[in-house]
Amino acid sequence: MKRIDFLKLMGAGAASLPVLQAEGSLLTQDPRPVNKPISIATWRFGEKTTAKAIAMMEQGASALDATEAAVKLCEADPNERSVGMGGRPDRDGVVTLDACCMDHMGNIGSVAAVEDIVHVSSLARAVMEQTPHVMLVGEGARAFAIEMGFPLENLLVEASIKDWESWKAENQYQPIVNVENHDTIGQLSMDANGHLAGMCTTSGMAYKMRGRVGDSPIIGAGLYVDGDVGAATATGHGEEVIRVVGSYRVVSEMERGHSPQVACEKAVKKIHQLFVKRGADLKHTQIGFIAMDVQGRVGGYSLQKGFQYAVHSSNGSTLIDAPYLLS
Ligand code: SD4
Repeated sequence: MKRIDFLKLMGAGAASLPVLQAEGSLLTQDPRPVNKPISIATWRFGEKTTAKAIAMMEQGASALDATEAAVKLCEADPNERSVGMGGRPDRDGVVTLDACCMDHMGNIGSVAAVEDIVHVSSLARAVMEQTPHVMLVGEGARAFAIEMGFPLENLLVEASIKDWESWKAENQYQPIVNVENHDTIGQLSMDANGHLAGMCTTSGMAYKMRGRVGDSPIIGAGLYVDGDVGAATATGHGEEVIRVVGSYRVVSEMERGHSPQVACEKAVKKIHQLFVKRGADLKHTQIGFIAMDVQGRVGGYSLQKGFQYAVHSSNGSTLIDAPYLLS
């Protein structure tokens, strides 16, 4: 795998540039060339999904089309146990999926707690494009999917049944937060026209309470895109991300002039501050943000060690071990 020029990508040297102002006007005055097309995504499966997005965008696809096709690879893979087909179930043994999408124009769509539908990213897009609403949940989202011709499928694979049985034996029906039982895909892309789009899709926290919804389908929490500033998406313990409106926070830090890297750090630090204030135990919590600005600079940061994200542009690709707050 070819290494890309990371100092450029991460916006190194940004500290010596004039601080961009809240009005945002200086963002477009930065003389550095825009790095596009580019796509970034959470976790190791992002290597394959960002490759797909770049291949499509190099052929002229829009950021939204490319990102959707990309995350669908992950949703369709039964071996990815935290997204789509094969996602881990809730504590009642039911797989429920959450997803959302947003483009550079501020178009948004979202679905939550959806059963029997694999491609919830496409369903979120259908909510965005085919309804006067922005969010459908549960039974209504499933009915809309049927109306739109999405096939009904059993999302619970054998391996999940086995894991769920042993979870039930050990945990006595108590939902738990565990740094290892969730891995959402959040993906952000900028196409050749410089348009941004993002999608986020997940089965959420494994063995969650029935009806629990995390950050991933909540616009502003799990994903946010501002076509004039940048985009961000989150993974990890959704309750904590919702608490600080995480992805919107990252984008608004970029709007205030911070690089994507610094913006992600600020959001994680805010979550940490609130943990400390509440005297809450963060041992089992992981949070990760990734972000991209309109110049194609990227960043990522997490609370704990172990978060990775993939970056792919025409210059090559890499998987980055995100820097983290707690040692
Ligand atoms: C959730 N944020 O449902 C998702 C889970 C996740 O990495 O991202 N895991 O809370």
